[in-house]
Amino acid sequence: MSRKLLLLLAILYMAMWTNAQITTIWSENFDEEDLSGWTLVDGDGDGWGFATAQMLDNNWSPIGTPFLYSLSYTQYDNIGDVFPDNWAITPLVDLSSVPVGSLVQLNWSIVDSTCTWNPSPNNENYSIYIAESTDTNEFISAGVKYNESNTPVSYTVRTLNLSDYAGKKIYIAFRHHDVSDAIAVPFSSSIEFDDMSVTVEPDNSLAEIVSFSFAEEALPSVINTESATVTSVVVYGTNLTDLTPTIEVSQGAQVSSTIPSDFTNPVEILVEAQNGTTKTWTIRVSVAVGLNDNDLNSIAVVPNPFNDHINLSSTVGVSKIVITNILGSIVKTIHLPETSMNTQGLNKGVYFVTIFNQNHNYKTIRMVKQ
Ligand SMILES: [Ca+2]
Ligand SMILES: [Ca+2]
Repeated sequence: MSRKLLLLLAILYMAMWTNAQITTIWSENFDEEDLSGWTLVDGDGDGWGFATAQMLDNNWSPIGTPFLYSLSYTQYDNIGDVFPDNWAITPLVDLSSVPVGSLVQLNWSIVDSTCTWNPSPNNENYSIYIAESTDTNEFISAGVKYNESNTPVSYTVRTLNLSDYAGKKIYIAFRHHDVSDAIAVPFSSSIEFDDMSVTVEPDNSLAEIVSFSFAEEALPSVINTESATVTSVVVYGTNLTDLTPTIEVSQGAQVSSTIPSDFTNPVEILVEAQNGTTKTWTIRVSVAVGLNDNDLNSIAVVPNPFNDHINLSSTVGVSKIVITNILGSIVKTIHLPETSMNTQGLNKGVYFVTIFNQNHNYKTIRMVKQ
């Protein structure tokens, strides 16, 4: 393998390593010059608003890539200062699936294009707003989230923290307004935006257990992140000294202690977040209580006659319920039933409800569906 290729692979690996956790939710580079998903508002009503353009040199060859711009001054038709109040509002940026605590960032490139002709800045002014609709009044009442009036003389990347909007659906407004000293150098002056994106980086301090299960579990495990405990119940007869849990932890985190197979006593598990923060979890496992043959008789099934549901007075130690029709055909089998069972699917008529315990003993009750 050549040294060049090795170096390239090393760089690629590092790029993947450092960027692995960052997700791009939305991006726009304007290279298609398609603003159909955008809402453009010419607030001052002079007909000059945000648009896309591609710069060309004297030979009509492109300089850079297409961008989004708004004029503050033009010598076209001797118009002069256009006193812009122009809005470019993004398509919906859907952060509804972004967990609270994630680092959400708006990124964009900005340049005061006049400065490419004349290094004396003319102080274009723009503001960024966030709202849950494209109504400019809503943006204004939500307040300015970012403002820049001494705009840079060459393309510069800016960022705005949007973490407060994790879990929401938002629109982002770029408003070019209140330009105090628009000048024509040599023909027009404007502000330009390019390479916008909204990126998400998961909270790297989380050391949570997000899912926990045993193949033998009788009920879904209960995870309590506040008390850092997991409570599991495994089916009657399970050997607590030989268990293998399936554990899922926060993105980027890992289980950093050995997981024992003996869960007879509470087990402590250490989870380490991506940033090194640790959290000690306590796992408590118990075995579902058995049901004596004599106890079967004490279990009641109500109401009788029934309609949409039947209810068991207790499910402790019940291994399954089998419902048969008057001809003896099984119409429903429910393993490890919950207290209330849906019977909407059954036709009106007579049924036999049989309750089994773990010893495979049972009792049968004649019931009527109305
Ligand atoms: Ca571009
Ligand atoms: Ca305008």
